[in-house]
Amino acid sequence: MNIEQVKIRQLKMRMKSPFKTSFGSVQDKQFLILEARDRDGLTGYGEGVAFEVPWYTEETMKTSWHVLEDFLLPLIMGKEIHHPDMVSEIFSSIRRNNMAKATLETAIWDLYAKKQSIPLATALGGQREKVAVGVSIGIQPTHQQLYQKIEDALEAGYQRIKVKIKPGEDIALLNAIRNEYPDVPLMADANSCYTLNDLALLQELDQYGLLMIEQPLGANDIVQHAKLQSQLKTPICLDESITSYEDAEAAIDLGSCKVMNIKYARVGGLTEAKRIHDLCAKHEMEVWCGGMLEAGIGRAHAIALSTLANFTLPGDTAGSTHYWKEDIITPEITVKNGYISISKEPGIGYEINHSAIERYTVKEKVYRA
Ligand code: OSB
Ligand code: MG
Repeated sequence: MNIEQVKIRQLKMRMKSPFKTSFGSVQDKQFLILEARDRDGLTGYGEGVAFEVPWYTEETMKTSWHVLEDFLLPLIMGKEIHHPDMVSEIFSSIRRNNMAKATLETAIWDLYAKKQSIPLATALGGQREKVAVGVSIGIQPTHQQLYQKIEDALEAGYQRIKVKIKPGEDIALLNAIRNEYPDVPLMADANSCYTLNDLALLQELDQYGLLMIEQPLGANDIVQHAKLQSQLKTPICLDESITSYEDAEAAIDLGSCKVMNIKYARVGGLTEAKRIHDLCAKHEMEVWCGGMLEAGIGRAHAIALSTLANFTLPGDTAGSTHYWKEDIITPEITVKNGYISISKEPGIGYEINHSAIERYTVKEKVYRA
């Protein structure tokens, strides 16, 4: 591969309803789409998942664009790239900025698979023909609205429900859910809003039969989570804290979690995500694929990654119509009986809905080798 042209677009897409977590709320989602064109005319697509505000990690949509334009594109464009694994190696001279890196790295993975005329899932070494899907439900204004969202999700076939919790909306919330839905496969995501001072409260959560509790403590912490896990029955799942293979190694060594949420963008791309997946498999640590409220291109990459053997738990990869009136890919991603079928088409396996992308674009810039 030899990238001769890259187009970065900033899109603005309205979500059907606001998504609220312990750190903030988003409805008009702005994000990047990157198109990487090879010398032979094929194009690969990547989606930038950094939000406008640095509340999930330190990156933003604007820092992603800056790092891509000033540092990452110059490292890649016009260079002979034999395999996408080379990209993360080349990027190792730039510290962190993982979401910026993943925006370009995933586009090159898509391009690579298209060049081989194979699905991205196959290029990654995935075996599954369909992947299990759960749903993540943001904090709702009332319990009634939450029940409605749970009803809708169960109706649509999602295999497990994840709810967001925060101080003041935790015990009472889970209690209420368990009264209505005693047996539903349920987990809670705290997005780092507790500390070890909340130990007693977190131990109380043990009685609700949660599949796991996601990221209860600090977004960078691995040590305190180990202390917490040793005093908790509920398995801890790390999300924010795992930004690299080394983080995953440390978490396994220390016993900081029993489950890992892998988001390819948080760790710098699909190559690193695959390495972490393989490491977890070796240590019998179950993994699942997280989501970042992506539109179709980002979701397609996540779904392809989820076909790897150790993605044994349902991911946060809800279908296109869950968040969007109209997606930027076609056909849209659909969930049937709790599964998404893997496309047999080359690359990400979906066509680009160019007219939708044009309409959602608020800014774009072209770069040439
Ligand atoms: O913590 O998993 C998270 C969305 C934005 C930022 C962080 C998270 C989430 C989700 C949504 O839980 C999952 C999805 O994309 O549907
Ligand atoms: Mg999370």
